[in-house]
Amino acid sequence: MTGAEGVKTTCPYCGVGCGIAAAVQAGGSVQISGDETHPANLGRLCSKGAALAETIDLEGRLLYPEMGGERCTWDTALDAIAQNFARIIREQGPDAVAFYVSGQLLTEDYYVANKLMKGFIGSANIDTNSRLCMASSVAGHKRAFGSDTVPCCYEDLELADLIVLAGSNTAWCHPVLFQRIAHARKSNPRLKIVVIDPRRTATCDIADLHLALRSGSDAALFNGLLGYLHVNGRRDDAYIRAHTEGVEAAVNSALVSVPGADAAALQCGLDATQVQAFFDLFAATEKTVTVYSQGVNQSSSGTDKVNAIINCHLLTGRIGRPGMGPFSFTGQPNAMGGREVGGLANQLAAHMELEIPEHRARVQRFWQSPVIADKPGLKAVDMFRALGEGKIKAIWIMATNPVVSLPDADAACKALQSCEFVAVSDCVRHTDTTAYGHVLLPAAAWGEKDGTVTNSERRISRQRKFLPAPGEARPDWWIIAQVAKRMGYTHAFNYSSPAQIFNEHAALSGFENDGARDFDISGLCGLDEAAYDTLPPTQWPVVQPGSAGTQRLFGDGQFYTPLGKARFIPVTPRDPRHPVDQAYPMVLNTGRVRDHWHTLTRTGKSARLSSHTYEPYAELHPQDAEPLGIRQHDLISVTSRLGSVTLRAMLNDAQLPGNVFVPMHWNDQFAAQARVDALVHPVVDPVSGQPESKHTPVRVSAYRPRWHGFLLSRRKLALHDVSYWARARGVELWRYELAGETQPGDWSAWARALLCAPKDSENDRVAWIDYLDRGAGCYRGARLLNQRLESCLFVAPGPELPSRSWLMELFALKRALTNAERNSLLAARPLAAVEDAGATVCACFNVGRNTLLRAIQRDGLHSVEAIGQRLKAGTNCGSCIPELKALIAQTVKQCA
Ligand SMILES: Nc1nc2c(c(=O)[nH]1)N[C@H]1C(S)=C(S)[C@@H](COP(=O)(O)OP(=O)(O)OC[C@H]3O[C@@H](n4cnc5c(=O)[nH]c(N)nc54)[C@H](O)[C@@H]3O)O[C@H]1N2
Ligand SMILES: Nc1nc2c(c(=O)[nH]1)N[C@H]1C(S)=C(S)[C@@H](COP(=O)(O)OP(=O)(O)OC[C@H]3O[C@@H](n4cnc5c(=O)[nH]c(N)nc54)[C@H](O)[C@@H]3O)O[C@H]1N2
Ligand code: SF4
Ligand SMILES: [Mo]
Repeated sequence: MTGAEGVKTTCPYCGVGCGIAAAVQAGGSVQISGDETHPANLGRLCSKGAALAETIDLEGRLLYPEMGGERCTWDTALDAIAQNFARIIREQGPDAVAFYVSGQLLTEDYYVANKLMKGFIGSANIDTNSRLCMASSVAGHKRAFGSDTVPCCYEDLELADLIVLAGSNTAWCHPVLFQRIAHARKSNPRLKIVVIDPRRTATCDIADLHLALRSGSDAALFNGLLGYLHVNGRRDDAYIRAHTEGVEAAVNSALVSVPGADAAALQCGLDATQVQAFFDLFAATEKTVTVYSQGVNQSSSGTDKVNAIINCHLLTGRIGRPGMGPFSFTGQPNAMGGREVGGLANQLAAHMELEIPEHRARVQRFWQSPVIADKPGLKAVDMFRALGEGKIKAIWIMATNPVVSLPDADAACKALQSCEFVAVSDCVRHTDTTAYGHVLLPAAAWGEKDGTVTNSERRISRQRKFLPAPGEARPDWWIIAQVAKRMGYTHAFNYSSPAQIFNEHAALSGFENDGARDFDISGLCGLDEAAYDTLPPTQWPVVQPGSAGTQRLFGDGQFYTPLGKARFIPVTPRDPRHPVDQAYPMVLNTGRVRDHWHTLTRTGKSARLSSHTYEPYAELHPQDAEPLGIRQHDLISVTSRLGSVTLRAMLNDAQLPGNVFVPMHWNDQFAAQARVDALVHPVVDPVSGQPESKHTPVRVSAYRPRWHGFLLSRRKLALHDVSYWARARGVELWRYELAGETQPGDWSAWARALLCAPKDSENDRVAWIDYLDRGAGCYRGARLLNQRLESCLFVAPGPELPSRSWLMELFALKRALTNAERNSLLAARPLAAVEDAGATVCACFNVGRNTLLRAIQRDGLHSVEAIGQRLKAGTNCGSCIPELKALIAQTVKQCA
C-alpha cells in the first residue's frame, strides 16, 4: 500500500506492532514516520522506530551465500543444506536434525519452516527464541484457558481504572503503549498504576505505587492477593460457578502458602502497608488490567506466576470485558505469529496440539504430508544441550543470535563448534553466531520483504517491501522452500509468493474447525495478491470473510477446555531464598535498555540510538558497592559459576541491595567481555521450559586495570593489548572505551601503530599532536588527516577522563579544523568557553544531560513541557520523558 507518505508497513522491533510509513526519497534516503491510521500507535513512534532509517544501510550486511568462509552460489549453499540434512536424517533419523528459529521471522517464513520440520522431515525439533520470551505465558494461558489466547486489546489500557504492570519495564520496552497509558492517566483521574519490579525503572515514573518485590516472588504476591480477595468477599461467585472450575483448590493453596497481606509482605520482602494498599486497590477496582512481561515469564516459576495472576482475574470475573483482563505484552514483532503457526517444539500448527492424535491426523491430512511429528521436540535449552552431546548433528539457525541470547551461552558456542553441520540465515555477516556457520545464507531484511506479523493484541499487520533486496539476499520463506524442494518435497513447497503461504495458513486455521479452536482466520482465506497487499491491520479471530476481526475474547465466558470452563490453577510459590549459593551471594537480573534492540545488529548501527547507552554496564546499590571498594564508573567483574564479564559500575538506589542489573545486549562484536548470558544458568521453568534469565547467583568484584582510556576513530579498529574495550557508533566515528593491564613502553608509538591507516594516500596531509605526562601516567594524542580530526586517544590511570562530547562534535564537521580547535584538541574542550552538552538524554533532538541541567538550574525550567518548548527534548517520541522528570526532580531536590 503506497500513499503520499510512502509505503505503509510495520515496525520490526517490539510487539506493540506500530504502523510505519516509509518513503524512499529522490536521493535514495528513507524517511520514516508513524502511520496515523494504524490502530496500535495512531502515528506515534518510539526512539527505536523513529531511527529505523539509520539502521538500514548496507554496512556489515551479509550479501552473498557463503560456505566454509568463501562466497558461493545459492545452488551450492542450498544443495549443501538439503544434502547434509537428508543424509543425517537417513543415517540417524529425523530427530538428529533441528531448526532454531525466531519471533522476528514473518508468519509466512515461520509457517514454511514449521511445515517442513513437522510434516516432511517428521520431527518436532523446531524451537524458537520465543522459548526465551513468551513460553511461560503460552503455558499459563493453555493451563487456564485451554488455548493460547490473549483476551485483551490495547483499548483496554485506556478503559481501565487500574493497570498493574508486573515485570514489565513498559517505558523502555513497549514505549508506545507506555505513552498510551500515560495519556490515559492524564484524561482519567481515576486511573491508578501499580508497578511490580525489583528495580525502580523508568516505568515507575507514572506509578502510584511501586512494589520493589524480592526477585522471583511474584507468585507469593498474587497468591496473597487471591486469598485476600476470597476472604474479603470479592469473589464473583456467579461467574465462578458458570464459567470456571477448580476454584477451591487454588484458593486453599493460596491461603495455606500465603495467609494474608502480612505474609505476602514478608515473603516478597515488601512493606506490609504497601501490599495492603495494592490488595485494597485491586479488590476495589472492577476495571483492572494486569500486564505482564519478562519479569514474570523469565523465571523458574514463570508459568505459576502467570497462573497466579490469571487466578485473580477469574476469581473476580474480570476477563473478556472492556477495561479488564490479564494481558501479556509480547516482546518480538512476531512472537504471536510464531505461536499461531506452531513454531514451538511442543505445538502443532494453527493452535493444534502435538499430543492429540486427531489434531496430528488433521494437520497431516491438510498438508498431505508423508509423516507428522508424533512427539514434542526439544525446547531451546535442551536442543542446544543435545547439540553439545552430539545427539543433534545438524542445525539451521534463522533470525536469532543464540551465542548471545541463550543461557550458558559459552556452552552454546561449544555445541555449535562441535556440531557436524551448522547453517545460519541472517542479514548480518559478523555476529557471534554466524562465526560458527558452515553455510551462511543472506536473508532479506526489514523493508526488503513482504509478509505479516501479529502484535500483542492479536492484530495481524502487513510488513511491506519498500527497498530492493541488496546483493543476493532472499526472503526467508524462499530460502526454506528451496531447501524443501531440494529434499524432494517440491509439490508441497512450490510457493511463488508470501500471499500464497498466507492463504494456506489461513485455510489451515479454519480446516475442520467448528469453533473448537480459538485461532481461526479462515475469513482471510482466498485473498488474491491485491487483497493481500492491501490487507488492513486486523485482530484475529476473523471467521467470516469481510469481518473486521475480534477486539476481545472470552466475553461469552466460553473457554477452550473440554468443559468449556476456565481453570483455576493451584500455585505453590517457590522458596523465596531460591537459590542459595554462599560463594555467589548476589542476584543477577538482566534485561533491556531504552534505545537498543537485543544483540545490537541493528540499533548498534545508529549513532543516535547508541548515544543513550554506549557501554555495557552493571547497576548495583551503593550499599553493596562500598564494602567491595567499588566507586561510581569503576570497572567491575560480575562472575557466576559459569563465566565472567567486565562492565562499568553504575551505582544507584534503584536496585534492591543484593541485586545487580546487567543489560542483555552487548556481545563479542561490541565489547571484549560483556556477553552476559555466558553467566546465566540454564535453569528453566518446569512447565514451559523458559529459562530463568532474571535470577542467577553471582559475585561482584572491582576490576583494577593499570590504565583507562577512550579512543575516537573514523575507522573501525582491531584492538590488541587491551583487556577491556567496548565500542559504539557515533556520528562519523566509532567510540571505544578502553582499559589495559599492561602499559605499552611508548604510548606515542603504540598510538601511532594503532591509529595510522595503512592506506592513506600520498596526497593526504597527516598531522599528529600528542602529549605524554609520564609521571601522571597520562597520554593524549590526536591524528589529523587533511586538517580534519581522524582519531584521538586519551589515557589516564583511573576512569576519570575528559568528556568526549566536544571531540565527538568535531568528527561531524565537514570542514577543516580552525586553529583554535586544533589548539584545544588535547584539552578535549574548546579553550574559548563553549558549554559541554553532556551525555545524550533526548536521542531525537540530541539534547545532552548538561544542557538539560543548565536549563533546569539556571533557567528555571521545572516541567517537561517547559523544557520541550525551549529545547524540544521529549517532544517527538517521548521516550526520554521519564528521564527528564527524574532530572527535574533530582535537581529541584538538590536546590531545595
Ligand atoms: N528497548 C527495547 N525494547 C524491547 C526489546 C529490546 O531489546 N529493547 N525487546 C523486546 C522483547 S523481545 C521483549 S521480550 C520485551 C521485554 O520487555 P520487558 O519484560 O518489559 O523487559 P525486561 O527489561 O527484559 O524486563 C522487565 C523487568 O522485569 C524485572 N524483573 C526482574 N526480575 C523480576 C521478578 O522476579 N519479578 C518482577 N515482577 N519483575 C522482575 C526487571 O527488573 C525488568 O525491569 O521487550 C521488547 N522491547
Ligand atoms: N540474559 C538474558 N537473555 C535473554 C533475554 C533477557 O532478558 N536476558 N531475553 C530473551 C528474549 S525475550 C529474546 S526475544 C531473545 C532475543 O535474542 P536474539 O533473537 O538472539 O537477538 P536478536 O539480536 O534479535 O537476533 C536476531 C538476529 O536475526 C537477524 N535478523 C534480523 N532480521 C532478520 C530476517 O528477516 N531474517 C533473518 N534470517 N535474520 C534476521 C539479526 O541480524 C540478528 O542477528 O533474547 C533472550 N535472551
Ligand atoms: S513501540 Fe517503538 S519499537 Fe515498539 S513497535 Fe512501536 S515504534 Fe517499534
Ligand atoms: Mo523477547
